[in-house]
Amino acid sequence: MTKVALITGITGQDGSYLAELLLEKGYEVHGVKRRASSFNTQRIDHLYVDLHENNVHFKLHYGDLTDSTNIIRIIQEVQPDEIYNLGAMSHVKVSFDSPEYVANVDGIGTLRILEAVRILGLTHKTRIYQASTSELYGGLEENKNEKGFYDENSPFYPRSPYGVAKIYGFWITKNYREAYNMYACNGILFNHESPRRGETFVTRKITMATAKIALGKQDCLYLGNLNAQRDWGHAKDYVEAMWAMLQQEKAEDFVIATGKTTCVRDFVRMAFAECGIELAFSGNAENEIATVVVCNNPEFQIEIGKTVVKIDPEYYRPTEVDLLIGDPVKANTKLNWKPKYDLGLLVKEMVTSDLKKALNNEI
Ligand code: NDP
Ligand code: GDR
Repeated sequence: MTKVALITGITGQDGSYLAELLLEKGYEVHGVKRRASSFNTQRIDHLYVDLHENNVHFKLHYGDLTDSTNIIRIIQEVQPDEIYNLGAMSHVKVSFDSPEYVANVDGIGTLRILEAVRILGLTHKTRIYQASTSELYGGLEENKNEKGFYDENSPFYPRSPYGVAKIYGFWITKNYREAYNMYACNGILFNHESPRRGETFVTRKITMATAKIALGKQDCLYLGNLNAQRDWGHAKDYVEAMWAMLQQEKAEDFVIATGKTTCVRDFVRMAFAECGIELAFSGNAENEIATVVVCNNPEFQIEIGKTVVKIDPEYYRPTEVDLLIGDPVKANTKLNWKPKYDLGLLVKEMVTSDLKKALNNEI
């Protein structure tokens, strides 16, 4: 029997990798896409099949997590075995600008999915994955476990409207699991990136700028807090864990992380080093800059001493999460999950992809 999956957020970074993975596994994949005035399906266009052909395993439905009527209708029509609720306004900084919207989509949107499954009498058939996040922890030092990591038992202390909305999503998922015996679980995923990462998240912003600066197409990269530390993995590895969570005997919550943390400044260093460019950082806080000290790649005509990174306080957040590092031991043992990528490989893949795009004037 072909399994049927429904993915909200299918047009996003994770949705696109997850759709590929499920299609490879033989699933029939349905996705919710939002109506937009310009195309928003670039990440999944390669999966699209004309619905007039036979044996179509991939179908998109117009919808929005703010609209219960439409969520109920889609779930009724699709009768999914598995729902992956990845749809969200996922940018932490932007959540300070539109906090009510984020609460509606990221918080109540999760409730709408769970409630639709319950109303439609699908609680015994449909398994639900909720995209929870390391932002729930808020980076409070005292809440780390004795090994110095955040794990499934660490207390939460969200530091943004995004984190606060996602904490509702976390608890309502857990509550529906306990109240109605639903198979619903939270993946508490730490940051994960890829060449498909949205262009305003820090890693992608850095790799795009690195490529364009190396090619002489951009002058300088403006960033916010260079001291922030994140546990960065590759999205391709992380969608494997989402799937594995829905294949267990019993629904449980899992932390997915690499167990290593790196600061934004070092990510910048690594990205430029991929192009053979060595940087020196000087100054501090709002005056910090990075200048080129060595360029040993003859393809790039970059001037030694050129300032390529500056600080723009516009990118600071009203409340910041200083450091995140996750303990993936439960996922390692129970899901047999281990990432294939390390940070070096991730940076290399992102810079290589952005160099190609910059050369083709695609970014
Ligand atoms: P993206 O921002 O790349 O994708 C978000 C997706 O949600 C897009 O498809 C977007 O559609 C869709 N969406 C936004 N608003 C709505 C709405 N109102 N109704 C329906 N769909 C909507 O995020 P990622 O792929 O990186 O992340 C996937 C999920 O995982 C998100 O919930 C995120 O919060 C969470 N997460 C991500 C982590 C990461 O490091 N990437 C870490 C932990 C959790 P459109 O394309 O039209 O904008
Ligand atoms: P984050 O990712 O907030 O961790 O949320 P982001 O890449 O936006 O920021 C990471 C850290 O970098 C610092 N930073 C900057 N960030 C951005 N975006 N732009 C800048 O110019 C910049 N300069 C420094 C930030 O202050 C922050 O400390 C991501 C999202 O995918 C969430 O949806 C997800 O839940 C979490 O990861 C886990």
